[in-house]
Amino acid sequence: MEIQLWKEILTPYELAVDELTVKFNHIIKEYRQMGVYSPIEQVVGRVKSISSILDKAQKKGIELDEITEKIEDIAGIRIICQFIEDIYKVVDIIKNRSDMEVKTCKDYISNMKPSGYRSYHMIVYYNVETTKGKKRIEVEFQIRTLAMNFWATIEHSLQYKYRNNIPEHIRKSLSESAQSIISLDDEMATIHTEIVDAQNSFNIKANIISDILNNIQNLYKMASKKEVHKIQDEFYKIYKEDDLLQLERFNKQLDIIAEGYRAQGV
Ligand code: 0O2
Repeated sequence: MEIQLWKEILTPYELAVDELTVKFNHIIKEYRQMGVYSPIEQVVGRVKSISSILDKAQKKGIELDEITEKIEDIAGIRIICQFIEDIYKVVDIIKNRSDMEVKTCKDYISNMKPSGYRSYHMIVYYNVETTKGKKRIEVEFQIRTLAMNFWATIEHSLQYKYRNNIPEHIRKSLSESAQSIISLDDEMATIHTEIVDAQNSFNIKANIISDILNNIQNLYKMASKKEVHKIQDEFYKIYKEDDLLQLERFNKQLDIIAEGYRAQGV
């Protein structure tokens, strides 16, 4: 197949990966802006390379003109979560979206692969608008924890190195480490609430501080320099005390001061 034709085939997949990466990163941003724990930790996307597409087609006996119809993971999005329960929240987020339609789901977490591989896979239909019109393509989502991703990444490179004939002693070690990953994820699940609480207060504090700094910046336009410097000093003093309630109170006071200036029409 001519290179130009490959480019034409892959363009909608590139667009889908770009759009979906932005959309899922925005979900993380929305959660964090609300000061709430995000079930999504990280999002990465890729379009399968031409050589990997050819390898897969050859392995599965797929003709070149059947590639887009029969290879479901030309566009791939990987969503990394902190905890196993987050994975199922992400699955629900995807199922409830109006811009995607789920074709199939494979739960390799409840049904671990013999290799030790664990991840949740979804094939989803997604529409993109190209210069040639609307195109409905398939996208593969792999949703897994940080720990599962660590294992899969290492195992994948070993598969590549040994061309799927991983020596027995390495296979054994991978299988044992897969068990350790299960224990690690289970252990983390037991302190889930504590970790989430800590991350939530971190986000809440970051949001309040950002609000305070915005308020101080706005006061520069309305109040005297002397007054703003006094407010700034007060802020640094409260900041050092690391007390969320005091920061919240201080922020409310700033709101009232700003409101006062606005009412005076300054
Ligand atoms: P690559 O190089 O990552 O793109 P099947 O026909 O069911 O055996 P299928 O249809 O590809 O295989 O679906 P499956 O099993 O859900 O696998 C899809 C992708 O999941 C794979 O794509 C891998 O990325 C990943 N995966 C599946 N099994 C394993 C595993 O044992 N170890 C690791 N590290 N990853 C796995 P590709 O195209 O095979 O590979």
